[in-house]
Amino acid sequence: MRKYRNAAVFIITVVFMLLFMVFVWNHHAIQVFRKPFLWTTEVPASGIMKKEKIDFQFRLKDNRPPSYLPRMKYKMPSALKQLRTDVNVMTPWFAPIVWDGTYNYEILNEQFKQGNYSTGVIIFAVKKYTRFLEEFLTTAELYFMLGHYVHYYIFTDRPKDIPNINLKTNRFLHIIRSETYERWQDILFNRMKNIQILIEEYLSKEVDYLVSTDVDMKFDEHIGIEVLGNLAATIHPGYYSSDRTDFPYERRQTSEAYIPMDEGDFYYSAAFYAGTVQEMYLLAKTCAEAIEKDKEKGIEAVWHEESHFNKYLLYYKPTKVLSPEYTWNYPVENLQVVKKKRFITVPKNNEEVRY
Ligand code: UD2
Repeated sequence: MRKYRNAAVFIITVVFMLLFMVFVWNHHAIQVFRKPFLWTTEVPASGIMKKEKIDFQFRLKDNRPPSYLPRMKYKMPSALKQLRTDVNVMTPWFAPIVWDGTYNYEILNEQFKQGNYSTGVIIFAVKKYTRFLEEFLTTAELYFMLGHYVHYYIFTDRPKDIPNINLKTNRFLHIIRSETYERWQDILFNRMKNIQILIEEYLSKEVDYLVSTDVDMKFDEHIGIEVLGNLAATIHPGYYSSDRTDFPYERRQTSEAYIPMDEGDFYYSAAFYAGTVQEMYLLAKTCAEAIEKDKEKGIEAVWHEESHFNKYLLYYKPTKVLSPEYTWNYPVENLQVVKKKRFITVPKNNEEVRY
């Protein structure tokens, strides 16, 4: 009799523990599977948008001291001559515009290495878009942030489709469960909310910088720490010579993404942007809230989250602007000024891949 009672107590305890574990597990809005727990074990004026105060700490603090550099030999910069004269290298709010030939990679690398900083890359590969991962990751391992700490965070609903890529030293891959959104537009509209939650729950202390990218892309030239800064956004390859009235901003006043015809600096692409975790958090949260407000009003911005992203950057100006080298699209006329196409869209059949 006593034996049965002990067995019953044991079974009840185990059931309670399991229920408790399920409760804790589900408590997180999103689930990150780190290396040992990977699903696939083989894989190593419009009205101003208000940023809200945040109440948790980030790894990278503002006002960090400048790096002390070792003795280095390099070509002296000139106070009179620009490194590039064929393009604009500075915005009117003193953010550099990053073009090939405008920076010294060795100096930047030395500064960055001293801080031992790490960079997270956020990628969405939902539904059929997992097919783009192999080329994306293989080329990233050849060209992206070489020699630095890199964490890939891949949102997917198809973990079994994550390719088995050999990552270099100090580079890690994390798989994050994504909803299988019914409409492809909802994948885009929810990117900001998902980035916000990922930072809140996991990333505030894990990495210093974050880069958000499209997945239907490949790296074709080096991309390094020249893209990092408080907030860096890329000029869309289709609009770098357009007038602001021709930018495809959201023009309906009812949307939170509305930008009037007489405003606008650049049309930025949401396919590649970067910043400190803190700035990326503020951007994602602000855009996610604007998207939610639009949803309540029953309106969807013309270019999905990219419209809200452009609205945000108009009022919270990026501290670095990346030239279209950082998002190139081959049908675009091949102008001389874009000397290196570093990050390129991979051709796709939208009708087939989005459904
Ligand atoms: C443009 C922008 C993109 C976004 C979008 C908004 C460029 C190069 N890209 O891309 O950043 O602002 O317009 O309309 O200008 N995705 C999935 N599964 C899907 C659909 C999308 O994972 O079924 C993810 C994936 O990471 C993809 C990204 O969303 O790269 C953007 O979707 P897209 O490439 O289909 O959108 P596109 O080409 O219109």
